[in-house]
Amino acid sequence: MLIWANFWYNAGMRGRLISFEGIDGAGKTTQVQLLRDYLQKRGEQVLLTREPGGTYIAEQIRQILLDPQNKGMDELTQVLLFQAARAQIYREVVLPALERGTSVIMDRSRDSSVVYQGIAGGMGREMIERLNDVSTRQTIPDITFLLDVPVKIGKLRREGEEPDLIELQKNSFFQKVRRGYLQLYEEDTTGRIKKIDATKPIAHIAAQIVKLLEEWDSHAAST
Ligand code: Z5A
Repeated sequence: MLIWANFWYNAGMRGRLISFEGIDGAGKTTQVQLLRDYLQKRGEQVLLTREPGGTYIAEQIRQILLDPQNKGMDELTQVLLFQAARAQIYREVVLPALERGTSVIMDRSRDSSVVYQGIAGGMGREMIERLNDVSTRQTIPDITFLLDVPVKIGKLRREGEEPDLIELQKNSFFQKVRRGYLQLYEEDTTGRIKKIDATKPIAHIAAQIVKLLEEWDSHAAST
């Protein structure tokens, strides 16, 4: 099946869009890099990127969004800036890469806006999803790995780092974020979101992700 999956993704088919989600310190950046290395070793064309950011313009928007000096940022401004960064990376990088058969691994994507701004921030899921659809040209990841850890563990892992604007939020906000992600997982009827216990060791999580992706590949190849 592995060989077939390799053939599938290198034979001019659309690349797969893989996203990683979770609270800060869940281990997303660690795992996206491990998965990229694994897929590249298999000979696949893979692109790794992040939100907000990933292009010259979107990285500048990221700086505005995360600058702790910008405490006065209106909630709607925040929503629209995340979407502006998303529109830029999808149109400039993600969609063209998928078209040419390259798989894209994203460190956060549209679910982050649904959870951080829509659910925890109280801006409403419906509006965020509508904006997500516009920014991404209605693109939804093929598979999403939700790395789930208690807020306390995520915080411990990031100890010593300077907090950015979002990280200045109260603990209760991050509890809502975690619950928001679990809600998305429970409501997902498509099987897109794979919940992973991210309190486990790094190598254990990486192996689980590879297994789940191979299962997805086999399924995609047979349909
Ligand atoms: N945001 C938003 O509000 N709306 C949106 O639409 C989008 C984003 C797209 C972006 O921050 C912020 O923007 C984010 C959400 C918001 N804010 N918050 N809060 P970011 O991209 O700079 O940071 P982050 O996404 O929150 O990630 P992070 O803090 O860098 O954490 P991480 O990537 O999940 O974890 P890590 O860097 O891989 O690991 C952290 C440490 O833990 C590191 O020392 C690792 O070696 C260690 N680690 C990792 N895995 C393990 C395991 N399994 N065991 C033990 N230790 C581990």
